[in-house]
Amino acid sequence: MFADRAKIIIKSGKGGNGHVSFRREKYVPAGGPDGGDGGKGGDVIFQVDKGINNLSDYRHKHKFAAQPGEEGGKRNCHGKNGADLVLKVPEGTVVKEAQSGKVIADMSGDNQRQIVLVGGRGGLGNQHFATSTMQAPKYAQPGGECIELEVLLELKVLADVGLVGFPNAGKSTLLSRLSNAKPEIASYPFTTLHPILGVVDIGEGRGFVMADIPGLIEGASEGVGLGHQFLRHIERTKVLVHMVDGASVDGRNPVDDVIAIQKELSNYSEVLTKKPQIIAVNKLDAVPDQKDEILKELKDKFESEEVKVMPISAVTGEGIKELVHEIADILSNFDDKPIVYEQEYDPQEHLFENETFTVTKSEEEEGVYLVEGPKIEKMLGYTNMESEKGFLFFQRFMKEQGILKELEQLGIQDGDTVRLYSLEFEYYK
Ligand SMILES: Nc1nc2c(ncn2[C@@H]2O[C@H](COP(=O)(O)OP(=O)(O)OP(=O)(O)O)[C@@H](O)[C@H]2O)c(=O)[nH]1
Ligand SMILES: [Mg+2]
Repeated sequence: MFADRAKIIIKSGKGGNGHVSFRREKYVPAGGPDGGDGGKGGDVIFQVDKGINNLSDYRHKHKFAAQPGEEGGKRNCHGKNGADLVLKVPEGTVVKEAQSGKVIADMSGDNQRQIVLVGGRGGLGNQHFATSTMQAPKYAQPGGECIELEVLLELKVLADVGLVGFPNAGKSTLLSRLSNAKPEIASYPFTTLHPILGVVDIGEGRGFVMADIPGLIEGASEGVGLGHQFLRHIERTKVLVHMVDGASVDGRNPVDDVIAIQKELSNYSEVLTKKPQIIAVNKLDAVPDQKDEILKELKDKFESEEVKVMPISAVTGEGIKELVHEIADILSNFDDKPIVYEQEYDPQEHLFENETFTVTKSEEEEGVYLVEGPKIEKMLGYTNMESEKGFLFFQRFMKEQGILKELEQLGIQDGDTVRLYSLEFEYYK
């Protein structure tokens, strides 16, 4: 079954706890602490797999979890890291937070692999907490939290050109003529049941991708027929070829058809109406005598700077060359990059949404400021300061959470120390 939507729950691995233990050696009555660190929890990673073209893998199973890290052991034994979970998706899959619909990841273009949920960091074993005054610490750090999130996967295929129109207009016939795609073609409506992509070769090593989607009918944008869910697939296209049956084989009127489909496009999204459009008047081979009249009527009514009306016959091939030429012409105004969606939601940032923190000036040490609380612990639990991305996130976190502002209000000066548990840095404005 072809599936282009799925709702699943994903969960990263919790970090393994740090361990509390003490060395035991012969003739040494009380050895030092030797509790090892916990392992890091596994990440949930989305990865494009060019070998799959839909989301059916996610229709039957709904929960996907990376492995937790193992607890540290005695004798400084490091707990094993939890295995990452790699979820393979077709190119063009958009991962959204299920409640808000905000984009977390767009698996297309340069973004072929993205860590969506970071596993918790491993907790430090008690050996890290020995100090001159506390030589036998009974404390070890707990592992970092895992994150569980419901996400919506939506496939929005990557095509340059979208083919739209009523069922039976001849969309698939055109695609099969122009590309190596082999869509089913038949003289009844709703022959095509899911989007089909074809590469159209325009010579000199150039080409474009055309998407044939199931036919639209009135009410498609409200979910009637198959239309609505498939309009999603043309959101990324740069040009729309709006195909209309010029011969009225199904007894409808071409002018009314064009109006009806344009209404559906604009009801679905303004984005679609802003795309350049070509109205391809098909099946004109079937009405040789009325051809000119039909074409003139459509041109008078719909042709404008943005919309061109072109006669074709997907069966005889008449007008096809001109159509492809026109498409290529419009596409040459765009760069080759696919339209991608920006990230609007970072699951990591929401992990500590309802948690609190405090900012205080140390009473014992001069020029030291303490930032503490569950929010900070959680943030540190998954942020990898050694990676550039983690460090940038940390900087943004300090600003967005108002921590920097609070430090300033407490009178922090350049060169003072900011301490977040085991992490310390010098403050410079
Ligand atoms: N005479 C004539 N018939 C055509 C032409 N193009 C397509 N047809 C016929 O129209 C019928 C429908 O063609 P399809 O390509 O399956 O139409 P479609 O728009 O993909 O239809 P759906 O997938 O149902 O939306 C078939 O019987 C085709 O042979 C044409 O240029 N001239
Ligand atoms: Mg079709």
